[in-house]
Amino acid sequence: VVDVVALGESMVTFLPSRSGRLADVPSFYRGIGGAESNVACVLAAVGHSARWVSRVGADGFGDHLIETIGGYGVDVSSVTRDPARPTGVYFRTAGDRATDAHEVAYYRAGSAASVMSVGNVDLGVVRTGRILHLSGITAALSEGCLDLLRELTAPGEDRPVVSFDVNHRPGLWPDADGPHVLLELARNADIVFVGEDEAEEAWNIKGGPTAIRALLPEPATLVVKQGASGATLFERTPPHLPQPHRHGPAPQRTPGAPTDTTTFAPALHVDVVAAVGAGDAFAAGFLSATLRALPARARLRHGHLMAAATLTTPGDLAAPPPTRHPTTAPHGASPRAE
Ligand code: KDG
Repeated sequence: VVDVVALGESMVTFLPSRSGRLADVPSFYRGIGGAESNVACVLAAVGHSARWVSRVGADGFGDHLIETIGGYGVDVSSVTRDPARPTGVYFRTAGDRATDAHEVAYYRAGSAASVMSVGNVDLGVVRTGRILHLSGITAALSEGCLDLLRELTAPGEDRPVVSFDVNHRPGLWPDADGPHVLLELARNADIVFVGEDEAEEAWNIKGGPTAIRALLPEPATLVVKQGASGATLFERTPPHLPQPHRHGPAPQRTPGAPTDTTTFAPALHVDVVAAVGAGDAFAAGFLSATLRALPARARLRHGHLMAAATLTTPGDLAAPPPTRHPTTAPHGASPRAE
C-alpha cells in the first residue's frame, strides 16, 4: 500500500525567460507541470510513498517527465509509453504579480495522456494507495478520461479515500459542461479542494466558504482555499485511512457525524514569484498532514507551508530534494533542478 496514488496528465512546461506577452517572450526554459504529479512530487519530497499513474509519449519529453518526477522519489513504474502519441507541452507567461493574470498556450490535444481510459489504465494499480488523488483537469481531456474519473470516483466500499482538486481550467473544456461535471465528481469524493474564486467562476457562488459548503455538502472533508488570506476546512469526520504496510480492503466507512467542524488557518505572507503549482503544493501539504493524522489546523498549516515554498519559485515545484530515492530511480538518471 503506497500512501498516495496520483493520476493525471503531466506536461513539459516552457517558462518565459522574461515577463511580457506570449507574443514577445524571446525564449523559454524547460520545467515540468501537471497538477497531480506535482502533488506526488511534493509528497515524495517530504517522505511519503507516492505513485504517479499516467501516459506519456515514447519521446524525449516523456523521458524528461519520467526522469524528473522519478527524481523527486515518485514511483513512476506505472506510467505507460504511447508510441503513437506525443507528450503534451505548454508555454506560459510570467504574468502580473499582483493579479496572477498570465497567458497559457497548451499543446496537449491528442496527447498520450489524453487517451487514458478505463480500458488502458490498470485500475488495480490506481486503487493501491491509501489516498487516490485526482483532479478536474483530467475530466476535461477527453470522454475516455472523464469516464475514467467517473469510474474512480464511483461510490464503493473498497475504493481508496478519494481526494479531488476541482482545478477548473475553462480553456480546456470544449463546451459549457465543465462546471456541472466538476460538481458531480466533487460530490463523489471524500476530500475536496477548491478555491473560493474558482467556485465563484465555475458555479457562480458568491457567499464565501459557507456557501460553497452548502453547494457541496457530500464530501466528508472540504477545503476552501482563499488565496493570500488562508483556507477554511469543513469536516464531518477525518478520513479513515488504511494502515500503511497492510494489504486488503480499506476499513468500512462509518457514517459521519451530522455536523461539520469548521477550521480556518491564515496563509503565510510571502513575496510571490509565481502562483503556479501553489494549489497542488497546498493539497500535498494537507494530505501529508492527514496521512500523519495531525489535527485540523495543522493540516491546513502544512498546506500553507508547502504552498509558500512553491509561491517563491517561478515553476510548478519548489527545489527538488538534493538526493534521489534509491528504490525508485528510473534509468539511473540524476535529479534535475527545475
Ligand atoms: O496546477 C498547476 C497546473 O495547472 C500546471 O502544472 C499545468 O497541469 C496543468 C494544467 O493542466 O493546467
